Amino acid sequence: MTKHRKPEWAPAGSGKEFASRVMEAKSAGSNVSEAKPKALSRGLPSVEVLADGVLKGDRTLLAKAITLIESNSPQHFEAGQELIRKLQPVSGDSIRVGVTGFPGAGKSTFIESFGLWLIAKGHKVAVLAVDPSSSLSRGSILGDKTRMEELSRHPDSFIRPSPSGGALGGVTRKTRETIIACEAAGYDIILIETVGVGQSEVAVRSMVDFFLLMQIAGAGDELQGIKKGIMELADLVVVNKADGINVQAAELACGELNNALHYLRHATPGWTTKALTCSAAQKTGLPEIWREIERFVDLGKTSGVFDDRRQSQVLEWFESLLTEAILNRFYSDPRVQADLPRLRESVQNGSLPVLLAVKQLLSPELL
Ligand SMILES: Nc1nc2c(ncn2[C@@H]2O[C@H](COP(=O)(O)OP(=O)(O)O)[C@@H](O)[C@H]2O)c(=O)[nH]1
Ligand SMILES: [Mg+2]
Repeated sequence: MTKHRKPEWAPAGSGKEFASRVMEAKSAGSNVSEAKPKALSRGLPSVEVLADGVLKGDRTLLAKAITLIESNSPQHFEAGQELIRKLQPVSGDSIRVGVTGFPGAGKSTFIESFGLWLIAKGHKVAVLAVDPSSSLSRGSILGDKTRMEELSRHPDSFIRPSPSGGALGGVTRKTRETIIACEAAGYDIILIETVGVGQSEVAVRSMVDFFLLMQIAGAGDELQGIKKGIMELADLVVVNKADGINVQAAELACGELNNALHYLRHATPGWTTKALTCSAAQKTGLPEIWREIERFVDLGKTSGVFDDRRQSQVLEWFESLLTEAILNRFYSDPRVQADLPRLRESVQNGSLPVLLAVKQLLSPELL
């Protein structure tokens, strides 16, 4: 069916590369066979099937898509990145909220109450966790699932424990990509629980729009991160457990926090961080918290701060992936692996100046 009009000067025996007009027929019977999407190992379907399922909001396929994203196997990496490429254009339309606070402050209980409250208002809620220590404890949010029992059973929610995978950097990358998958699946509120241990707060701050710090009355400043500068990352401080005999103490703590917040640098330009009380157990104070978040988003979208932050977060993501990739390439280089122990020893026993040792390792092809 292909029409060739071969010029006279074409060499004898040449093919259609010399034809002046080539029309490939695409009709039935052509020998062009469609490549069948390949299923992946470990019971994962193909990237096409996963992407389709996520876009349709299928929770089982969303969970499998995240399993692919979280996989540490090198053969899954390419497929995972291809999946992200497919999902990214339909992601982003959500409010990303980080919830931090020391263990026991009531974050999981709050997420259960707040999540259900948001769902009742018509939202779809995804809950993720960032806990670099969870690879030791096999995912603390799994234990928390008992606190999120009703939420985890609700068809409009999706709960995912912290990815195992050791270093915070790995956990952060996977969580960012998981956010994209959840958004592509139609979740418009993403709640990310993080434990109150230093670095993970900074990491979560760099991937959310709004950062909520949960506290309780009378637990001491040291424990609650007030002295660690975590307050300066927060867009809202919530004093939880304002119920029963605790109400007064919670109100008092809230007042003191509002005073203290006057003197601190605020996390978001043009936004004054406040303190509020709530009871995650009694489900009180939730509408007030949501009103703050909505006001924050409205203000930020009007002023441009919201989109600016998202843009700089993408840039940060790029930079951190780049750093990770460079370090991986460097340390997996056979020459580095061979030389490093010797150079470490020489530096340690003083026989080689530090700068010289660094220079010896950094050969031009590694830079
Ligand atoms: N009285 C009261 N207890 C609460 C409240 N929220 C959480 N708790 C309790 O505090 C403990 C820790 O809660 P959890 O949600 O696991 O805290 P997380 O470690 O911050 O996630 C649990 O025993 C909860 O039942 C609340 O609003 N009021
Ligand atoms: Mg918890």
